[in-house]
Amino acid sequence: MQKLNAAIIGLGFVGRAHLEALRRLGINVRGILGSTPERTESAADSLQLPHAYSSLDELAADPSVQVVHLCTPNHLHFPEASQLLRAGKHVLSEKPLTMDSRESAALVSLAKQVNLVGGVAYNLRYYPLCQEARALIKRGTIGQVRLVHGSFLQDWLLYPTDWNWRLESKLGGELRAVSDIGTHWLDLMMWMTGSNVSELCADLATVLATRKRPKGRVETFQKAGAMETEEVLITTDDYASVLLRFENEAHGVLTVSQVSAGRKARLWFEIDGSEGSLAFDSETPNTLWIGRRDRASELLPKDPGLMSPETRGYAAYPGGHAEGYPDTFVQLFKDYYAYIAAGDFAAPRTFPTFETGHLELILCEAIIESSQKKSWIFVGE
Ligand code: SOE
Repeated sequence: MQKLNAAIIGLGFVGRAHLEALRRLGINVRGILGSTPERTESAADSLQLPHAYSSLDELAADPSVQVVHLCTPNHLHFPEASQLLRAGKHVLSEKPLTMDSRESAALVSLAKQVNLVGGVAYNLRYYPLCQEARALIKRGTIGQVRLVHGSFLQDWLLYPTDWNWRLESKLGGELRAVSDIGTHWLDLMMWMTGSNVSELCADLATVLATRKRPKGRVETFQKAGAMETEEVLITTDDYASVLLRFENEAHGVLTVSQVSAGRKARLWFEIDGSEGSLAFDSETPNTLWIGRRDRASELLPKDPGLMSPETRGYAAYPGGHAEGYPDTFVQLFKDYYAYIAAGDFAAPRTFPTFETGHLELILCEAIIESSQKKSWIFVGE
C-alpha cells in the first residue's frame, strides 16, 4: 500500500484532534499551517512537527504531502480545498464543507475532475456503537424504521460573554447550531437508516440577539475571561427544532442548541422501529440501548466480542475499555487513508465524502428557507 503523508491547516481544538488521531495511526504529519507565522511556528515546535508552512502556496507546492486536513473556520474551506485539489492533494475537510451548496457542488465536481478523494469530518458516525446501530438496523433487528428523533445540545455559548468565530455569519455561514452540530445528527440519522431527509419544517431562534465580542483571540470551548469586549449583533441560530420526513416515510424531529446549561456536547438519538428501538447518548457512548416491548430491553456495551462481525473493527479496545470522541477521528481516518492507499477511486466509499458535505448544505439551505417561509420544504437540488 502507498505510504501517505499529511499536513494540517488550522491548529485550534479540532486541528489538534486530527493531529492526535493521525499520530495514533502512524500517518506521518509533515507540517502545519496556522493563522499567523508566529502561531504556526510555536505550534510546530511544541507539537514536534517537522515543518511550519508559511503559506497555503508553500503547502500546496510541497511534493511530499498527499493529503491535507482543513481545520480552519468554515469560510476558508472552499478556497483552500479548491487550491489544494488543483495542486494534486486529497482533501479531508472539517464540516460544514463550505459556506453554501454552490461552493460544495463546485468542490464535488472539481474532486471528480482531478480524480482525488474528498472527505468530510462527520466523525460521530465512527462511535463504535453508532456503527453497530447501523448494522442492527440493516439486519432488521428493530424492524421497519418509523420514528427518528433526538437532539444535539451544548452549553458553551450560553452566556452573552461566550465567544467563538462560529457566531459570526461571515466566518461560519448563515446557520450556526444547525450547521455546526445539527448536520452531525442529520448525517448520522441518514447514514444509519439508509434514508435521506425528503421534507422538513424548521423553527430557528437566536436566543441572544447581542453578545460581547472579545478584542483578543478565543479558542473553541475556551472562556473569554477578562478580555476587553465590544457589543455585537448576532444573527446565527442558538437553537433550532426541525420536523423531518425521510424518504422511507419515517417521521422525525431534531432539536439543537448551544445554550442548554449542563449539556456539554450531548448528541442523543432514538430510532423506533416496528419490532424495537435503539437509543444512544454521545456523553455515555459506550452503551447502546435496545428497546423491546415483549421482553426486557437490553444495554449493549461497546465490546468488540459482542458487536457484529462487520463493525467490531471500529472498536480499537476490548470491552470495558471506554472509547470516545478522539477515537472517532482515528476510525474515520483509518477508512479514509485505507481507501486512498488502495488506489481504486471508483470503489464505493465507506467514509463521509464531499457528496455527503454537499447534501448537508442542501439541507441547511432548506432549513433556512423553511424557517423564513414558516412552512414545509421539499429537499432537492
Ligand atoms: C463545537 O460546537 C464542536 O466542536 C463542533 O464543531 C464539533 O463538530 C462537535 O463534535 C463538538 O462541538
